[in-house]
Amino acid sequence: MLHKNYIAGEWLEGAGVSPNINPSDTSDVVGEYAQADVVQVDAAVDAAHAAFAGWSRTSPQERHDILLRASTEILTRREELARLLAREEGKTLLEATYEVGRAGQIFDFFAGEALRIPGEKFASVRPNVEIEATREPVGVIGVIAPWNFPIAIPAWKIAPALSYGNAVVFKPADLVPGSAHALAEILVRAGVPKGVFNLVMGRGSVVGQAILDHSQIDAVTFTGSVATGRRVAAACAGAMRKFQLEMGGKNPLVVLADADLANAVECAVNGAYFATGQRCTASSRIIVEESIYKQFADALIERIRALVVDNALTPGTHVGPVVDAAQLEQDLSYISVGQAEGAKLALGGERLKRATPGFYLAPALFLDAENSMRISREEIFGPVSAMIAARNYDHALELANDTEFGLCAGICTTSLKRAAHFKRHAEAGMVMVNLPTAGIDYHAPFGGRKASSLGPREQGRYASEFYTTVKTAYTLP
Ligand code: UN1
Repeated sequence: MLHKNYIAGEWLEGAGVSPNINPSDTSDVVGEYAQADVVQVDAAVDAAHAAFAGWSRTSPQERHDILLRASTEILTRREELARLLAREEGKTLLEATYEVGRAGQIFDFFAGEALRIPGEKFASVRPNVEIEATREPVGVIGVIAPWNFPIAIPAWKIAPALSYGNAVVFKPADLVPGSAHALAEILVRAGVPKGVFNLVMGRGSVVGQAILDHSQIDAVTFTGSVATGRRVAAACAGAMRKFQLEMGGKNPLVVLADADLANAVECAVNGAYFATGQRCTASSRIIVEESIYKQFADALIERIRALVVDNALTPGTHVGPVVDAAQLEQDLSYISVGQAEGAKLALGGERLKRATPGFYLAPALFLDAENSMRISREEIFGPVSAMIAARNYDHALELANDTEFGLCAGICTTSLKRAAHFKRHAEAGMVMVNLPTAGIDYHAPFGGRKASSLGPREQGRYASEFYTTVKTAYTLP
């Protein structure tokens, strides 16, 4: 069966068709998915633009009810949607189940936010004048999502967009159209009116570009690579439209000598290797105080050896395959780069064979890495991490901040003083103390600094900054 685009309230075939391949088993085709062309994207944006006026004036109760229905269906079908997600993306069934749950919770949260759109009243400096600041929807939001969270990231972009009264043109990542298509069906069943939500599947170079080129897109929310983010920013600046970018990371996890070592090992393993290391919040630099470097490395290596790398759908798998051949190529090339740079590959980094043909990579750990090496500076986006030695806390902090990125920074320590200092001085949008750098709550602000993020925060109440525009009204009654 062909999975179609959803444009102006109709399910439509595209200009082409693309197979959705299971990275755990490349002989398994998840489905055939329509590919939109420029004409279809234009039609979707036009439909969203036309539908916006009516939708922006709906009662918050109506938007609340639609989003709540979507949440309920996502949560009710959690197991089935998790299977689809794990099958198309390759994260384990358990990880996929958490992700689908998170998407359901996000829709629930933003159902409520429709009823809590904030406003403020000011006393004027002029007699009798009243001033109020209110928030209005922005218009048509272009949603460009990455492949590593096939349902949660679309959810945390689409739910606030709709909650605050915007119309949406959604382009999922080409590699994972299945979860996106299922989400579109859920939104249609939940009662989103024609034109308010549109799904256009296909390649970034065609569909993403057509979204950027359309004059009636009012704002773009993007998660993906720095290189593409730069193009999105340039296009949006030229068109004088709002944008929000979430890009790469090279997140440090600092482990101090006073840390609870068992917990620190769990933080490192979770942050570096769960979800196959394919998270912008992954811990790709593990910065360890010299005095415990060897002890920590030994414990970490032992823990990594116990990780089961296998088919995402097989019970007991801890680490699924890499998402596709191109990503695997990139990961392998960084293994060679690290070795050539003089870091010591302690384990992993080789392709693995399993019962089903897939892109399996043994989780890799480099020891004796320098922060100046490419493996410590460039985002690899795979199950590859590098351990760097620090002389002391101050040196660890300096290394942690010496990066072009600034998404998340973690520290494992039992010192309240150092934890507090790190929270204040880490140059990152998010700081984790005794927790993995990856894995975030759905109702708190999410985002980074430097090359990791640009524009307002995502998620929670902070999402209103991007998905609404402020109006200041002055009245002399
Ligand atoms: C998480 O760590 O739970 O693309 C979320 C990413 C991020 C989301 C990370 N935007 O990996």
